[in-house]
Amino acid sequence: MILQQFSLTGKLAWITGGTHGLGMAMAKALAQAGATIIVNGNSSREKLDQAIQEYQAEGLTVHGFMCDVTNQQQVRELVAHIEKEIGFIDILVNNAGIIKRIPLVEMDLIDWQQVIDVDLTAPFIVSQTVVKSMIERQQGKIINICSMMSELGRQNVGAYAAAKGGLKMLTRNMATEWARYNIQVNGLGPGYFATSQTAPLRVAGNAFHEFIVNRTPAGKWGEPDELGGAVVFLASAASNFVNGQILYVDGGLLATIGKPSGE
Ligand code: GCO
Ligand code: CA
Repeated sequence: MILQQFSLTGKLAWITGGTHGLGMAMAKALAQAGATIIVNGNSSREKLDQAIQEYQAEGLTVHGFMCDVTNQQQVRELVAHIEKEIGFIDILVNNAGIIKRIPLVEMDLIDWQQVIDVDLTAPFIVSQTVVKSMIERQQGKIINICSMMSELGRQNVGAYAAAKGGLKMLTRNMATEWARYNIQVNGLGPGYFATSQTAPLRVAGNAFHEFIVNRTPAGKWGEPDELGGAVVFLASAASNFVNGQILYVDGGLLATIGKPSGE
């Protein structure tokens, strides 16, 4: 029964961040497929508690922890706690990410380093910590949340593009080193989705909003629940021979050079 391959019953999934936006949408999809969910807050306990309430309002039970995923000591302590109190992590989604829209020539080093830290180094730290038990258990799924900026530049998001481009190659190297242990490591690259992170870009009448609608063959911004199927696929047995791939869910954006507006 092919659909059984997509079941996540009995699986434990940590979606880093996961308190809003695409991370929450992906966590809900994984939960609906049967997984037990872990999410983590970083700066605000209040935001974490609000997220847990939102999940519970949909009948989904999630475990929420405070953890700065750029802090190796905190990550190691949290993973040890999870493995002792809840279980081994079967599915890791490296979703937590930030973006700073600043022209490179103006960008302070501290801002550059913070973007690289969260968007590229944290996936290394968390994956290296979690993969140890995956190797011992000879099974695991790691999904790195990439971006259109894993493939394309865009003005003013240079640090983010460098991090997301690096995350694409880190995904391939993780697959290279860990596929032999029956661990599948892949990337998931959302196109332009309607979230709080892109809200500044979606102001009605805003040139960028019209640009994206025209640049995307599907002619629209993605909706968060349109990412669920792809993340369940990459988290499930249905993708057991898929490794080192970046699955782009972008309405066709990367497939085309675009077209003159109005055509
Ligand atoms: C931007 C957007 C993008 C999207 C996403 C595209 O400023 O261009 O925020 O970065 O969020 O990463 O895949
Ligand atoms: Ca289990």
